[in-house]
Amino acid sequence: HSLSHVNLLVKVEVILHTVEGVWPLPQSFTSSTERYPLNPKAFYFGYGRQSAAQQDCSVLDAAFKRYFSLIFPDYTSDNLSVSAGQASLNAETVWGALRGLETFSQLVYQDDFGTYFVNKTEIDDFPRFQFRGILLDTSRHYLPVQAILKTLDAMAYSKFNVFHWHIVDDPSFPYQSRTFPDLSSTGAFHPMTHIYTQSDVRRVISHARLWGIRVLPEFDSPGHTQSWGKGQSDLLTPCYRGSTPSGTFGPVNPVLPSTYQFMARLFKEVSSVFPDSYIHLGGDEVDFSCWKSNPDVRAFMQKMGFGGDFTKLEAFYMEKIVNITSALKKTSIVWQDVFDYHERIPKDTVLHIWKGTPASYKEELSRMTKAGMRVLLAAPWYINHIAYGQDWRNYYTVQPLNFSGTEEQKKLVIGGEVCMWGEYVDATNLTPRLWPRASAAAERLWSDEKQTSSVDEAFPRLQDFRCKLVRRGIRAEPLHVGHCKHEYQ
Ligand code: CP6
Repeated sequence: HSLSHVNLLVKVEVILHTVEGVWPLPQSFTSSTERYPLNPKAFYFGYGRQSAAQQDCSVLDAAFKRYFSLIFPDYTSDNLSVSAGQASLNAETVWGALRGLETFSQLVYQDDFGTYFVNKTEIDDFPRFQFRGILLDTSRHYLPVQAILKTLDAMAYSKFNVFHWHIVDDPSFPYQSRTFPDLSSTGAFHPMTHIYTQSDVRRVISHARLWGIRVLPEFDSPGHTQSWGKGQSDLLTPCYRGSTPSGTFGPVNPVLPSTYQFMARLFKEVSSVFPDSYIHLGGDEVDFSCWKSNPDVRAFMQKMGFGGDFTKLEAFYMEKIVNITSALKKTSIVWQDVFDYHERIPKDTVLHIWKGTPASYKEELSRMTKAGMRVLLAAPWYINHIAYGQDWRNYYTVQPLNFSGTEEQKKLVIGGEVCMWGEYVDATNLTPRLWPRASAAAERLWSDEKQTSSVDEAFPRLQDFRCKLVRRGIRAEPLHVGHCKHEYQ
């Protein structure tokens, strides 16, 4: 009995020292138990002679430094092994090379004497989806810049490539705008300590870039804008009780020309601060009751011939905002509500699916791609929701392309996103709530679906990957009973 137990342990270890120990699983590979020792003293990363990228490619030079420490975590002095030979990594882009370095770093392991090894391996890899995102919400709770930077590191370990920064919302406006500084000085939780200055934002963007991660800013409107109203008068709609203003405010006021002048200036700034070609405009969960109560809004509805249909008013507003950002040469992403209400948005707009049960979001995927729109799937990956047990299994078994539609329709699914809404999350619990559960979605977005169809086969691999995260200083929570060779310090 005990002998078979030992065998089992040895077998598991051997598997995880091959490509099976890489998370997310590469697309195609051959591996062997033949292993080579690595000597940190003699180990170096270099550029191939044929490589277009050469020394002074800042992204790769920085990556070589980071991955050296990640590969040899406790390298101090002497190591007895002697090694020769080399491994080669070919990529079409610098960003692809970064992913390859991550893969290589996960292949290196130590034996019980501390010697580093890598097994003989050949890998051909590429992502299944081009958009693999994580949403962080810095309005419900402020996240210190350090917490964001640390999350970006961990994102790269799972090969995520988009940081969707839901930077402002009802509770607070932490973005310090150059053009409208009052937005954060009155709308942030604290005007000095709970804001993101221009230099904070630049740090986040440049750190993300070094890890091959794009930063997608979201300035959600016309709903979810209570905090904007504090620093910008006449922006929000005054709500009425009967014929008098009640003193409360609703969504952005869509009837005033000053609203669009403000938005044009704000988005002009945002497009220059955030270099990504995409911008997220929100457009979700607009509460019509305040608009309905306001006599000016009702008069405008009359004039425009919208009747009593307030979705037409939202459509009118969103169309204007999308046109502002199109003129700034940005592609818009909007929450699915915008499609639910109308079809007057440019064909290149991406729809972000956040609502529904597994049955209903498949229907949405079908309906929206049928209309020729590109879509991004978030609904099944609300990672802020927690439950007792192994809920990562639900994130793992999502089948983003299992909806009724043609091959052309399936190509319109550009990827998916893990959402960490911030009502109950700040820097104290962000990391263990994200990892390794987000990594389950990461494998769904990167790897081949057939090769990763078994959750039970994924389990020991994800446990092993979680230990790798812990070894790298990420407080990733355990999946179930077990231990890591190197526990969190
Ligand atoms: N904030 C914003 C939120 C949510 C959305 N937008 C949200 C709503 C319902 C659930 C989770 C998140 N907190 N701005 C919807 C996209 Cl279940």
